[in-house]
Amino acid sequence: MEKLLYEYQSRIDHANSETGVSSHCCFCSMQCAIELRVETASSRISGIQPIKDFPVASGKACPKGIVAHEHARHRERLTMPLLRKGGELTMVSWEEALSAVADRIRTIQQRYGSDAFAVFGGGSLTNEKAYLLGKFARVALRTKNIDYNGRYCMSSAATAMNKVFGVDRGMTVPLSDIPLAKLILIVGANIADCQPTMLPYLRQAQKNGAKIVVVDPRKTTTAKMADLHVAIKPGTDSALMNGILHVMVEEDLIDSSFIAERTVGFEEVADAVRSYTPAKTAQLTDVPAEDIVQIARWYGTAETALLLTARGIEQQARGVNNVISCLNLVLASGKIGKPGCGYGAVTGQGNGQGGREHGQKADQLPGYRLIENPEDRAYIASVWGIDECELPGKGKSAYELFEDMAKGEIKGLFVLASNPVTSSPNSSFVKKAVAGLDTLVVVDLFLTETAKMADIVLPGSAWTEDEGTMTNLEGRVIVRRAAQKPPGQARLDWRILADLAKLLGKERFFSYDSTEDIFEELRLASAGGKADYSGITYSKIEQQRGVFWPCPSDDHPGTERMFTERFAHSHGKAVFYPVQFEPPKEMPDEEYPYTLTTGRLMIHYLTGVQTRRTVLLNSRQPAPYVEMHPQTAAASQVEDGERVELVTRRGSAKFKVKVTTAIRPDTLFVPMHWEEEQSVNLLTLAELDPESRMPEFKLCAVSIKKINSKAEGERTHELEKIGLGR
Ligand SMILES: Nc1nc2c(c(=O)[nH]1)N[C@H]1C(S)=C(S)[C@@H](COP(=O)(O)OP(=O)(O)OC[C@H]3O[C@@H](n4cnc5c(=O)[nH]c(N)nc54)[C@H](O)[C@@H]3O)O[C@H]1N2
Ligand SMILES: Nc1nc2c(c(=O)[nH]1)N[C@H]1C(S)=C(S)[C@@H](COP(=O)(O)OP(=O)(O)OC[C@H]3O[C@@H](n4cnc5c(=O)[nH]c(N)nc54)[C@H](O)[C@@H]3O)O[C@H]1N2
Ligand code: SF4
Ligand SMILES: [Mo]
Repeated sequence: MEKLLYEYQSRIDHANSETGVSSHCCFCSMQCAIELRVETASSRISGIQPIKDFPVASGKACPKGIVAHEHARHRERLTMPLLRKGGELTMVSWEEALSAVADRIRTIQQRYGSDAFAVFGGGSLTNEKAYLLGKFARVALRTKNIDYNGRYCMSSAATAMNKVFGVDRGMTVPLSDIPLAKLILIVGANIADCQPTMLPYLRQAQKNGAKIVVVDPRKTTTAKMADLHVAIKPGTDSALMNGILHVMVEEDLIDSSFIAERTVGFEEVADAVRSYTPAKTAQLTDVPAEDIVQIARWYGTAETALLLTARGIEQQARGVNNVISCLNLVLASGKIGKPGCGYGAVTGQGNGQGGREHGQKADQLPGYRLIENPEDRAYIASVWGIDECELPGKGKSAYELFEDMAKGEIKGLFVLASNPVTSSPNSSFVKKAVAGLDTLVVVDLFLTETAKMADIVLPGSAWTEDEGTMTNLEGRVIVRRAAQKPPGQARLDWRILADLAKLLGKERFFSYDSTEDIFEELRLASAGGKADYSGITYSKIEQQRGVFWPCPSDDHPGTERMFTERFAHSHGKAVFYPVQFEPPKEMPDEEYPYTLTTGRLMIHYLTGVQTRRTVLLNSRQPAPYVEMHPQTAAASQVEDGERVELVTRRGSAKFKVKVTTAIRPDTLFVPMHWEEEQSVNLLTLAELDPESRMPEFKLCAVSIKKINSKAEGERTHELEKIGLGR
């Protein structure tokens, strides 16, 4: 796997007037430092090279990062605003497009109230843009209804960490702590494919004597490198964690002084896990009892340990409880707040961390302030120069916004940097809800499945064009510099927001000269909040190679390791919460006998809008497939390479079969990187977690239908050969 990582090589050809612009890859949360090689005369980007002396990936990039500039100049890039006229999206001037947007916002809000116009953002936006989008919704539109794709991503971990630790920073330690850990427990995370440049850290830990345990229903690339992989029954992780803690309590492998001094609520948790004997836990989870005992002993006795989770356990209707059951282990073992010890909810998107801190979430204001807290409201109102009573309240979460559209309560939607018609669960419902809107406005680089439905499409800016800060999975704030101008008439996203605000009569709240200007305001808005950026500046970031938040003053170096002395609750202690295992919402039955889970491939990114347009990547994986165990294939009488129809209570979709022993016989896996009829979200379940409102992307009941029509099989085969799939 490491062979796939690209090493630093200096290739800048200064003689031929090339310059290097330092930036960070647009894709995952590692935010590997890279240099864009720019031809000075044309400002064409001729290539990307990893930057050697930046700490995160130490001169490495994965196969996506090394070609991440390609989609930015793809021939399908949107370069003109589009307005639907006579049913067709038609090129128009910015003036016409923006005044159409402003008119429609006004009409809808006058008729149905401010909240009838909603906003949907994304975790790939820089901190400046995420901050500005939140302000745009609250100040320019005065709508309470703003949420973003991170609801589908980090929300369960965020809720759990807020409850337990009092603050949500994905990793409580820097990456450099990984090699210090003697035991690394990875639960529902496929790091090798999703954060490939983190792999060398795990390898280094192994070289230093660490054991790695992976809990995943599939034998992923990450699981293959583990000392122990347990192929858990999907949806049963909280039972497993309770079972492990049961053994730790029984065998006195807990840290009683840490529990007494730094936590509250342990007794209830100890009571709750009492019944989770290894035998009972094995029955619930399908993890052998001896493995449960082994993990407990390894974790309990290791000198240092890290516990990492990702969407495998978080994207469930009990995602918050799943994470809390992990955090109970961390707290009971006392393995947090010291070198080589801690927890990490491995963040997903490039700015999945910063994107969740500065106000594009329904209940939130910048700096992790809360929109329902009177002091927080008053402070942000003062920064924004408005009256507190003008600030809207808490709005609906991502999927619930679509429910309100279906009910007719929301009539207009503004989407910036997300493709929710494809990435939302039960997507045919979402598509119908969006189709019923009076007005849909999409700002994107491409005509995505969502943008195709829009009334107005605005051509925004790609990562190579917009400078700004991002916060990586460690909580390290970094800065990207712009290397080129947007193509054609495409515009910087933040300028689009400012231009629109002006047409809505709010110009004075959105008059910035640069992204750094916006960052200066963000610093002030976050000051005193939990995610305090007030001591961070662009130049400090460049000097220190990133600054970890919280960083509350100019002379503060930033906080690499969290919770060394106290947790973020006002009493300073961490809080245990008892968790009882609850089975998944949709259990396999006679009609739908398997569990469908969904996730990622190394070569593609999210709904694939960018990576499917990158030849080198797409040629390696041009179409989706369903992973199926040989026993399951035999029982359904299908063979490797054959197409099958997967059917759930929401719908059906056809995929090529990939027979593999790397998956449990009761489970199927389909990657999420394709749109329209190739999207697995036609099948997924929109059951939401009661607290985080995270959908159950990782679990639903499914049946396999053999496709008997030869003609259909052949047609799809032909299309696949030319890379269109079906
Ligand atoms: N190449 C690539 N990298 C990416 C992305 C991408 O699209 N492509 N996306 C980025 C984003 S936004 C995110 S959020 C992250 C996601 O990163 P991950 O969460 O690591 O990736 P997933 O593939 O969604 O899910 C991880 C694993 O969860 C397992 N799983 C499913 N159900 C269960 C269960 O019940 N229990 C357990 N223990 N495991 C289960 C799946 O088999 C899968 O291997 O990746 C980021 N990095
Ligand atoms: N079945 C299933 N569904 C899932 C998941 C899963 O595991 N399984 N995972 C969920 C998760 S974790 C996530 S994060 C979501 C992500 O789902 P989406 O939000 O749909 O993510 P993307 O496909 O990255 O869409 C981002 C869009 O923004 C555009 N874009 C990127 N950068 C910029 C920019 O700077 N400016 C502008 N204007 N546009 C930009 C891209 O062209 C792309 O069209 O999907 C969720 N959906
Ligand atoms: S996709 Fe992630 S690991 Fe790969 S180069 Fe980009 S930031 Fe680094
Ligand atoms: Mo994500």
